[in-house]
Amino acid sequence: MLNRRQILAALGTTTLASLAPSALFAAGSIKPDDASALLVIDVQNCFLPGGSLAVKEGEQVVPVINKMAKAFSNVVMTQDWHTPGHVSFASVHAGKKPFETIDLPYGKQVLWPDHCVQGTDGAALSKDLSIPQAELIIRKGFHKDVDSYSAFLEADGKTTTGLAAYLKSRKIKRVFVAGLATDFCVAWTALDARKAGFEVYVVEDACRGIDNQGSLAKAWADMAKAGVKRIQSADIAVSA
Ligand code: VGL
Ligand code: ZN
Repeated sequence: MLNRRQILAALGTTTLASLAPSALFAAGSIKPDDASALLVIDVQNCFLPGGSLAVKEGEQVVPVINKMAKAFSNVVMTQDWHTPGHVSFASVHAGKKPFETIDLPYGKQVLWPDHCVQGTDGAALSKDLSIPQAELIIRKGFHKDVDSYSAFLEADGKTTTGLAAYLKSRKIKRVFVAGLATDFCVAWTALDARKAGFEVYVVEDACRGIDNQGSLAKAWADMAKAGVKRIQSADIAVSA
């Protein structure tokens, strides 16, 4: 008889991922290798309790990410890194409030409270992150007139951050995405990683969402459709 792992291998996990996202992998069955990278998205003070765009339970991702990171030899972190008066800030659009949307030349833009302004304490990575081997920090959203949720491509859909080329030159094939927020920077990063040809896992319990007007459910649906694998941190083998 085939065991569970052989059945999964035979069927291919991509098809199954869209059918049964939560119960796919046996505990500890995913072993990151040298062709795997963990992408830690925007674990910054502004998105944590007390921050200007605090994500509910955002602080809970930190110990999960710290533990999981021990399984990775390659870790890249991102930092949302906006200019003062950034186009994504509601405060620069007369009569507009945070969480409303406007139309910009590149498409619809959700407006946010001022957050992650370059060089401020709010833009700093959480001091509780403990990932000494992290090899690269990608800053994004630093063009005043263009937002960038994704770690790969700005919201204009064409300006690259250089991350795909970096990962490819390091021979990375698989990326694991964790951090804040599930429905914005995590999801956009995961979707762009698929478009760039990577195998992509999003670690659900290592993320928290903002959930503005159904954005969280939509993000998971978009990711499933794109072949992103939805996993839990316990699915990843971390040796003691
Ligand atoms: C983010 C909204 C605005 C995120 C960044 O990190 O998900 N969300 N800027
Ligand atoms: Zn931002």
